[in-house]
Formats: sequence, structure tokens, C-alpha cells
Amino acid sequence: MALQLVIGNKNYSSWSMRPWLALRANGVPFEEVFIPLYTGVADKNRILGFTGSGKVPALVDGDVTIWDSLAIIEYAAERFAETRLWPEDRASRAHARSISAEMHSGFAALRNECGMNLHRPVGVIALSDAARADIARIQQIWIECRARHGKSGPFLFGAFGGADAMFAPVVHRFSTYAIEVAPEVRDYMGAMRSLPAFQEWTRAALAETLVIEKFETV
Ligand SMILES: N[C@@H](CCC(=O)N[C@@H](CS)C(=O)NCC(=O)O)C(=O)O
Repeated sequence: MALQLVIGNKNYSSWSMRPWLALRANGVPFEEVFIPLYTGVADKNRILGFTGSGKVPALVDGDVTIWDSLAIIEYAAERFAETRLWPEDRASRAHARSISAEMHSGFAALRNECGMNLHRPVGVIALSDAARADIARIQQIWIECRARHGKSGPFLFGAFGGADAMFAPVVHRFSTYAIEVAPEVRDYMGAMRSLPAFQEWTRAALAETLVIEKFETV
């Protein structure tokens, strides 16, 4: 039975983007189940039909359901070992998991102040000190990874992997809100933008017409 990945609006749903990219960039076939977010009870109930969390993303693999972006990436890394979503080397794998968990549980100020919204015209907004600190920390993470693994490829650990999928929406956020970045960070963002799966998601997001008013405030 085909895998099903339940996702929300590609324009806004950064958590959906992460596992979608991890699977797509690695050629894992799946059926996409799109449920528009924040439209009301009917769509919320559709999400609840897949996962009691009431949130997307969720992955359905036969009788196994996995919800939450990072858990899906972990599951995919086990289920499709050939995808190499985590680095082979144990120390690098631990590093990749640490930064992925840091992304998953942190950077609340950046996430709140600079929501992913690909339709938004590019432009600077006033940021809090906390958001600035988040941006500095993310740049530090990326620069350190690139310094360590730059020789093996253009992504955080060389080839595109789970950690890149976790940070991919930040590339859109940095671009949309015209965040000034270091040259190494600019190069990494360029590598991400060249990834066919990233381009595919972006094109589809830009083609969407649904607007979620509460995400259109900045
Ligand atoms: N920690 C979760 C976050 C999931 C999440 O917040 N998803 C949002 C969309 S990006 C959602 O489903 N919102 C719909 C709702 O709360 O009704 C993950 O990593 O998957």
C-alpha cells in the first residue's frame, strides 16, 4: 500500500514541508493528502481522522501512523535506510540529530515573528532581540556544519539529509524577510534553492490561492 503523507497548505505549513522534502528529495514515493488548515471544523475533523494530535504532518504506512515532523523523518530514515537521511558516521549523526531537535523544539521567536509565507512580498520587518538571537544561532549552526562537512557536498552534512529538511523552511523565512546573512549561509541557501524537491514545493506553494488571514499580519 502506498505511503500517505498528510500535509497542510504548502504556502504556510513549514512543519509539513520538512518530511515532504525528506521523502521527495530521496525519491521515496508517497501519496499526498492535502487538508487546508484553519478552515473550520470539517477540515480539522479530517486531520483528526488521521491523527489524534489534530495537526499535520502525519505519515500513514499501512497500519502504522506517525505524526510530528521529526518523528516522520526518523521513521523514514529507518524504513528507507537507503535514503541516508542521517549521516553514516556516529558522531556526525549525533550532531545532525542535535541540530534537528534544536530546530524542532526551539527558535520560537523567529517562528512567531517570521512565519513561512511564500506569497508575502520580500521585505524587512522589525525583529525582537529574541528573534535576532535565533537568527544568529541558526547561522552559527549552519556555518559550523559547512566548515566541517563542506568538502563532502553543499548541504549541512554533505549530501541532503534530515537536518537539511528540518531547516529548509528557514531558508524561505530568511529570504522572505530579507534577513542579512553571512556568505557561507548565502551559499547554503543557494544550494537549498537548487534542490529540485525544494523548487517543486515552492512552485506548488506559489500556485496556491488559499489565504489564512491570521498568517497575513506582517
Ligand atoms: N511539532 C509538530 C507541529 C505540527 C503543527 O503545529 N502543525 C500545524 C501546521 S504547520 C497544524 O497542523 N496546525 C493546524 C491546527 O493546529 O489546527 C510537528 O513537528 O509536526
